[in-house]
Amino acid sequence: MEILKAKKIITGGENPKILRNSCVVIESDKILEITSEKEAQKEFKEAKICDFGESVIAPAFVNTHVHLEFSSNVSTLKYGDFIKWLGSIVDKGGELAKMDAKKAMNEAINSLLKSGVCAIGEISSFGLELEILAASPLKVVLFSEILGSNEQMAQQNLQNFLAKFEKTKSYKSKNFTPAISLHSPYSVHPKLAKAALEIAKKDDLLVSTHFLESKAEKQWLEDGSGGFKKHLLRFSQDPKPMYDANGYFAMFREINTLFTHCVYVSDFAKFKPHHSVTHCAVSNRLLGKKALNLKEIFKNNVSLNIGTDGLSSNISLNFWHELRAALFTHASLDLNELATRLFVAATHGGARALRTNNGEIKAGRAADLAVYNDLECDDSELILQLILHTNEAKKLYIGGKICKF
Ligand code: MCF
Ligand code: FE
Repeated sequence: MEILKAKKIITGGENPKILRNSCVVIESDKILEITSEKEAQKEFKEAKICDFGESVIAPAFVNTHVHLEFSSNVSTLKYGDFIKWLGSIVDKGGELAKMDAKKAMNEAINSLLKSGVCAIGEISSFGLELEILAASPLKVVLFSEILGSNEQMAQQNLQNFLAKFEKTKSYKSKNFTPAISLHSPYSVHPKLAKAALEIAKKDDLLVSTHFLESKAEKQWLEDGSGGFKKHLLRFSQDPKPMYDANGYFAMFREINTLFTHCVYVSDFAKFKPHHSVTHCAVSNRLLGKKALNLKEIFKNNVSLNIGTDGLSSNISLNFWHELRAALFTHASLDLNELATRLFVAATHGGARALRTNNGEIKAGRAADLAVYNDLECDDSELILQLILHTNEAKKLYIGGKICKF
């Protein structure tokens, strides 16, 4: 049992509060209580006291969407236009995933931990990261990716997916949860989608999908025109859209789904409480020209979470960098309010989407906590100032244990 003490505690949850003169009592992997130091010492006489002094204790981050297999990318992939980027990852993705991938993945995991991330949603294209992730202190939801638009190849692609997915299941543990990713509406044949979603439904698995990320994708789904036609000719002789946007979305009606990007979604009213939107601000800037409509997301009470995406479409996996980028992206929103909403999405929102019992400092939640340097400011601005000035955690607890990074 430990009593963690710091000048300030950000409780997290849906409406984060700043507590002073308080302690977090943790026992094994859970938060036992939040109370005053005096009370804590009286009640838990045998507990070890860790006094972090001029620090802030906050719930650790949940990064709901990352592609660690592409961590060796620095400047290989083409940015600025989605179709060009997609062409470049089809050409170079396999190479990037093999080229020094282990070293790059370990460095990427380290930069996640260093910035205060305790849990990730990993989108797995090849299954090359399973071992490294299972050995890491991170809590992992591993989304095995299914993909393939060619009808003739559907059976083969399904077999490939099933083989990958079975392997993933053998890693299942308290901190490693298998799940399924349908890559996107332009790349997953309806036969594959149906098979994958049946498994998800039967086993109550989480599903993630890239959805309406680019203008080209919207245009393709609307009338089969634009840049996707030429791109998809690489895979089928006479490519045609396999769904319209509503038809694709409707397949996930009863499934716990994270919809990633959603930059070209026009109606957020159709999202259900078991759906969420994953925001990847840097990735959206590098691969396109439009930002997610956060105003509409908030207006419709859609559950929001934050992902860095991979180094295949980002320059850093540091979660504070991602939050800072998101803060600067949505310049028309009130600065302080946006900072708090992003922090909520980065903690509570991510935990809700990935069904991890964290993202909040509350009795009964997992002891997944980060400790940061305090900043001198009004409490009403603390989250904003942390997003502006923080790069690293001083300490990170995952499941009540201190992580080395
Ligand atoms: O989220 C970004 C952009 N949208 C789509 N896919 C990916 C992203 N980052 C990596 N990817 C992967 C995807 O999982 O790139 C491949 C897939 O395996 C592209 S399709 C061959
Ligand atoms: Fe992605």
